[in-house]
Amino acid sequence: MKKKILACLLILFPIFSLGIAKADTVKSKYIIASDSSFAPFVFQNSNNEYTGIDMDLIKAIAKDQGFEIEITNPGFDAAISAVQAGQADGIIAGMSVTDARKATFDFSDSYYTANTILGVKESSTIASYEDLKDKTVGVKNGTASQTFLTENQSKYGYKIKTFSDGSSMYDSLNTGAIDAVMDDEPVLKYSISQGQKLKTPIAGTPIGETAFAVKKGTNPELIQMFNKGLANLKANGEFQKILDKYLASGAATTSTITVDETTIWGLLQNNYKQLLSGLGITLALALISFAIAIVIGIIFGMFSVSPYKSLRLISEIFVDVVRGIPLMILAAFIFWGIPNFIESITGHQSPINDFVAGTIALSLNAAAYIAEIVRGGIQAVPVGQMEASRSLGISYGKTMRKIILPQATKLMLPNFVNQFVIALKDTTIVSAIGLVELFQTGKIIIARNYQSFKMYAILAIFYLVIITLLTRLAKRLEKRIR
Ligand code: ASN
Repeated sequence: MKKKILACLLILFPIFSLGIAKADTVKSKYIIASDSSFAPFVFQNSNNEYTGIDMDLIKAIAKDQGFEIEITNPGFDAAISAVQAGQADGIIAGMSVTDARKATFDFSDSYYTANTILGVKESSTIASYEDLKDKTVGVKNGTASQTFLTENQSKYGYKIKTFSDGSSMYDSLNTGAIDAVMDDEPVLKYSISQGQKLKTPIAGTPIGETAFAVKKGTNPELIQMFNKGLANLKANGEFQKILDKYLASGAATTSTITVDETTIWGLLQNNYKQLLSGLGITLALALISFAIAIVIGIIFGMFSVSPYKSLRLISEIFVDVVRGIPLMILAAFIFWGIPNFIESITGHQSPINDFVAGTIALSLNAAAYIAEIVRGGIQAVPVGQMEASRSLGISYGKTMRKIILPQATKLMLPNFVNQFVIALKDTTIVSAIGLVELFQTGKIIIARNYQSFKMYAILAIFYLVIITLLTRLAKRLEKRIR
């Protein structure tokens, strides 16, 4: 009898403890970064919401454990960087637990196991790794599949092309720009089940367990809560329900299309809200950063024609440094690099908002060019005028204000308009840090419906219309000032 009671207690205890298993939250809200298109783990449905196993799982765990989350979907590579730079607290993105990653991440218990596998077009003759000689294989940057490809490259002699997101990679395969892709098996198999004309000629290779991760040594309570929540969901059957929702036959699809998205009209009808919000971000980025750039640019431009050598030198260094660094690197440096650096000194995470980082990068970049426009404009006014005015005893400042600048401004105006158009186009570059402006919005939509031709055409027209309207407006303004 005693033995029976003991056995009962032993069986009941874990179940009981699972039911009440909760860890303590520390932050009021946790930011979770994820991939942008990695169905069935994470993808956008036709209502423009991110769904998938990972999305449902993290939400269910947060609910079970009583913590708040905010999810961002910048893509796998950007999500990894976001966690490392402290922009996000954790990452859930079908992420494989590899030994290399254990050096920089702490992982939760595993919730899936995946292989990496080669995918080719249905019509392809590639049947083994040997057949890949001199062929190009696409892979997402920063993934375990990429590590596999790099390690085996010399053995099989293929070229590797890296992509920042799954949709552009699969698009490239469909258009024949690359010959094969390497991706997680469930993802490739899922896309085939969704009607993609692809096949997997070679058996997959294990790349490890799939788990949730935080930056090594940070947010330990988040891992604890994830593990407890996962155990609870496994015990109460909810985890299996989530898996079935996406993996069982007839499961939720990427294309539960309510509106036909194969036509331009359908695309606009279904996505206009998203596109307009992307356009809003693009305009805000361009206008705010250009306003700041004009102030900084004029200051450095004036420095560059100053009679003081030190000011000229400061201006020269500013222009040379900023102009010498590609905008994308500048944005990445501000968004990921600087917070990472600050953390390594202070030990505190100090993330910067992506919009702020994008604005700073665009402002600095445009300011360098505006400084040159200002210098060029002022220097185009004949020196004789300054000399004549000074010899009449008029001060440098007054001569500048009354004689030189009015003429120089007229010369500069067309260049300012030009620079503004460039600044607006440059906003697309800062989408690299995961900022969802107009271009990134379009890419996210394509990730869902693969309508790259029509969607990029829509984007091109959006930019064309906006830029034409704004340049018209600027030209009018220019005339008035003249
Ligand atoms: N399984 C991939 C990796 O861990 C993740 C992904 O592509 N989202 O590298």
